[in-house]
Amino acid sequence: MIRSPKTETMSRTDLESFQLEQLKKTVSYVFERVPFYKNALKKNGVVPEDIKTLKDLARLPFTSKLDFRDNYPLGLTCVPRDEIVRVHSSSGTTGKPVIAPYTQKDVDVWAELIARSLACAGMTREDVLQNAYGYGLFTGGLGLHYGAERLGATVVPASTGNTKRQLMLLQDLGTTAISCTPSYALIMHETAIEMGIDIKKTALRLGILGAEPWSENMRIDIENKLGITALGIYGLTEIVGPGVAVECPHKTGMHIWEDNFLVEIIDPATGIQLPYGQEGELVITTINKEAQPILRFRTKDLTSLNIETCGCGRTMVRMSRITGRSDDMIRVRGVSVFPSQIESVLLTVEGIEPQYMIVVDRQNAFSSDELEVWVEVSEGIFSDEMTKMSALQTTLQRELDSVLGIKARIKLVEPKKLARTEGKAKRVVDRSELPKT
Ligand code: DLL
Repeated sequence: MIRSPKTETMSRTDLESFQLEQLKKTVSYVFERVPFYKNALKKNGVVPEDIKTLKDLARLPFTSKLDFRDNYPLGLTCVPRDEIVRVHSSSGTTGKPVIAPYTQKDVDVWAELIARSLACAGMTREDVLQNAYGYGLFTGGLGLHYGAERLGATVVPASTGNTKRQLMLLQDLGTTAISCTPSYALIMHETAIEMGIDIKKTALRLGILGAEPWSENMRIDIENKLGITALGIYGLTEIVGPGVAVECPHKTGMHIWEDNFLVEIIDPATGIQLPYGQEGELVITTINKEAQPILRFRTKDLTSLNIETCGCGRTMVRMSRITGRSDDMIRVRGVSVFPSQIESVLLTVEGIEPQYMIVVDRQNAFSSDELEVWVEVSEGIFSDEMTKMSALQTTLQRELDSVLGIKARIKLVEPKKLARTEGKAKRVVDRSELPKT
């Protein structure tokens, strides 16, 4: 269902004139209120009055994660402390976390965007959403929660973890939709089998999955195992959290809510804008935020944009599945690969579970002569004779070589041997972090 038909199916001309007005307002607003932006704009030789068309977006300075760190915790904020009603934060595994403050209007707009996203994915007030994104500082839990309530659906605020209880609630409450990371959807499936539950026989029909990269083959695997339609939802802490973009059941990319976010694709090396259809780094400018609007945020996420109207009738641009983050790229003898490409190949081979780990030597700046991939084999195969195991190893090596052009050392491990994470999966590990065996 289209929740806001006037907005979601707006003509491009109307949308672009709306965006221009919002962009002008945003640039003046941050110029007046945030010294960081005033300096950055001045450095680029731009004053707010220079914004005359949407093309002028390219004249604005980029903002990066580093700028958030340098201005930690609230140096990029535009409003006094008493107007902030909530803060969220990124996990900050690599230094100070990003702080995301919201005014009352920001949390209202966010809830509406999530409600719109859930409706776009096919949810209605008849649905029971089990929200298994983490509640707390992470934007996934509360973000999905308030959006689903706004839609009028029933929310089960399960958060991550305690998978057995989740499965009990899922059955007893007649959960129809689940929101979680794709990897957690698989953990639920695995645990259900252990408990003798067939998820396919429950009322579950829809997964709203995101917060980590996943391949198309992973989607197929999840859909088959859980008997659901699995759709992607995208967002990031710096911008708002989830609700920047979402897939509709046509599965032709994630619709970006362009009345709130201006998007560009740039060449990550040069910063130059690329045309629709070409893959590069996604850059987002918020045009409807009060507490912390952001100009040209470099997401590091690699994707491409598709401007064609979708079969669902929505006119806003769509982003393709994220192939990886520019900082996740691994180079093997000069060939660049992303974990999701490796995942995609692994999942085409029979006898393999969608659980893997890529081992790199970080000292060597992610560049190595040989790649090592640890992958779980299915129950049954592991107990078989060695010949089958080595045949499987050879097949995996051959597939990775023929599809991606990389030579990989494959280590087959017992089912359920690799560590599971209930939030975002960790696919790439440094050799020094490996468990001692
Ligand atoms: O992961 C927000 C979120 C919560 C999105 C719940 C979707 C669902 P961060 O922790 O700041 O925020 O991480 C943002 O996660 O730059 C992407 O690299 C990745 N990511 C998010 N959604 C997707 C997706 C949340 N659908 C980072 N596909 C982003 C692939 C995704 N990667």
